[in-house]
Amino acid sequence: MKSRAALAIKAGEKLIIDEVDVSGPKDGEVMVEIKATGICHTDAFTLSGDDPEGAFPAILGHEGAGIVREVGKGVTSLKPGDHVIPLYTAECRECDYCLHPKTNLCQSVRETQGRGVMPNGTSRFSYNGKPVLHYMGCSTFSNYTVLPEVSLAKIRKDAPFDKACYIGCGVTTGVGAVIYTAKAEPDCVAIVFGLGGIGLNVIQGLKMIGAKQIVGVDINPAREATARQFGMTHFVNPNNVKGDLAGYLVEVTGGGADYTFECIGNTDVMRVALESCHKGWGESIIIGVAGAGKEISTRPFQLVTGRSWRGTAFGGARGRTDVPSIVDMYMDGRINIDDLITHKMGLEDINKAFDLMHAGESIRSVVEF
Ligand code: NAD
Ligand code: DAO
Ligand code: ZN
Ligand code: ZN
Repeated sequence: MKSRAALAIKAGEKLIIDEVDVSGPKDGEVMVEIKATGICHTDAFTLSGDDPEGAFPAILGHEGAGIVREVGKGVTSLKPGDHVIPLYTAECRECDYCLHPKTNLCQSVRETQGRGVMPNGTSRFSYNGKPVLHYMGCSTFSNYTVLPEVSLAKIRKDAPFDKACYIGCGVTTGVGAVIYTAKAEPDCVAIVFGLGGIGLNVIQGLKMIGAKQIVGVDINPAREATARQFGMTHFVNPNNVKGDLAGYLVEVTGGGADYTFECIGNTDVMRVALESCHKGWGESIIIGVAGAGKEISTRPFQLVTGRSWRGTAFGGARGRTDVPSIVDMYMDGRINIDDLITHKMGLEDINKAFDLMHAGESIRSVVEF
């Protein structure tokens, strides 16, 4: 069948809006009509050419919500009409990783997903008769896409698509980093570096669990007002701090934070985030994805004296299990998605969403099909 899509033909170029061919779901696969998709920093990272796994031509997008239209043979957990959120971190519930209590990094489709193809090694997309690659197993910049059954979370039907799509990455990554990865306690002290589409969700996760002090750090002063609305108690602009930023933050937090979250992808900031943790127990969670070849460093004494570094993908969430709970949090009013969606547009304007992101003008842009 034909589907409208935004195609990434080459790194560094604008997306092309055109019709692509999508073939039906094979065994264990599901065809989804995408109703809305968010545009995340990671799409821009891949499009820029900095992503070592980025391969072209591809249909990008990994933050969507839609309706199941067709299921392949052997699919048992979904049927046409179900509402779903695509998962770039699958949950098969059978692999060694799914059966391990300490990780959400299901490996069932990891290898083929990384190569931009379905588990049988082929793509369901083509353009002018030539195959086009899938992206992060999702390709939500196409009105119709095909995913493995294990890469879809079934959600309640009353959740609006234009908000639920953000749960496919940004909301779950930020809120999940607090509740699933850090398992942060009420009354904790936290610092969040980077108050964009991810960091603001970390902030609202911290507020939800009852953190005592939430310090936000950003070089964009325009982010202060929104972050305060979402629960930030103190704002620090590094450009206004003279001298050592980590030392300043240790002072602001009365000895260092119980938890820090790096939501930028800057390895220098990652060091500050570790060194502004409390001696003895502070944990620094890395969420930001740094460019290819980047490395982090600190003096080993920082770790010897009880600070630790951890990373998180998709907020540590097990998608099929945890994503429906995050949708409930939104529908129950425990988290706010509406005020983070600053721009909405049709697919024909998707390149504007990237421009707004690069200019620091949007928190999240959403394309509705
Ligand atoms: P964003 O661009 O919306 O936000 C980044 C924020 O950091 C901006 O407000 C910017 O002003 C601020 N910033 C930039 N440099 C800074 C500095 N030196 N000091 C302080 N603030 C600075 O990006 P986002 O969508 O929130 O994504 C953040 C990162 O998270 C990206 O690297 C993205 O790829 C990554 N990410 C990771 C996961 C995961 O599962 N680990 C999921 C999604 C996104
Ligand atoms: O190797 O098993 C694995 C999973 C690697 C993918 C981890 C995703 C990291 C976050 C990327 C940004 C997502 C938008
Ligand atoms: Zn994302
Ligand atoms: Zn698995």
